[in-house]
Amino acid sequence: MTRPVVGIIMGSQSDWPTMREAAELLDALGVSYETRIVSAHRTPDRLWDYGKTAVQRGLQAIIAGAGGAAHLPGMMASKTRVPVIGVPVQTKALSGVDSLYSIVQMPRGYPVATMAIGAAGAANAGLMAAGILALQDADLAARLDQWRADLSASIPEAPEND
Ligand code: RP5
Repeated sequence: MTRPVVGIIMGSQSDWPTMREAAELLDALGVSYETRIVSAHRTPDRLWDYGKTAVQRGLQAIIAGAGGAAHLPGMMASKTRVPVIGVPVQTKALSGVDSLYSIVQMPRGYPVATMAIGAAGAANAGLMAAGILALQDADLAARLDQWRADLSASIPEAPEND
């Protein structure tokens, strides 16, 4: 089995329908990844272990999604220098603005690359991780360029009449 180079982590099983968008992008681009439930509040020891071992396990990017008081991405960024890409999961109570604000306003020194709220953010997190890896991987860079060209080509020049 190929060693995962991207970690997709999320605070809860309920985040998976959102975070699978990141996984699907990485599948499409041929990037190896692992998926884990790691909660800042419910499994803090798991979070600590994951962050502590991320470099030695060869992870090159961590995509972290959480909703509400979404401390997972920021806490992970405090524990590892592996780049953390944060995905604010949409919530029922506050539509994900709570998640966004919890993730984006990191103190100087511990950055989280924060994506848009919800599914688009998760998909973009996959693309962002692939873009980071593509800097050192020419084959992946070619696949990412092709993916972007295909998306561009799929956009019609004018709207269809209904
Ligand atoms: C957060 O609380 C998770 O990231 C999730 O988005 C939210 C709700 O979790 P569940 O109550 O659905 O498990 O920690």
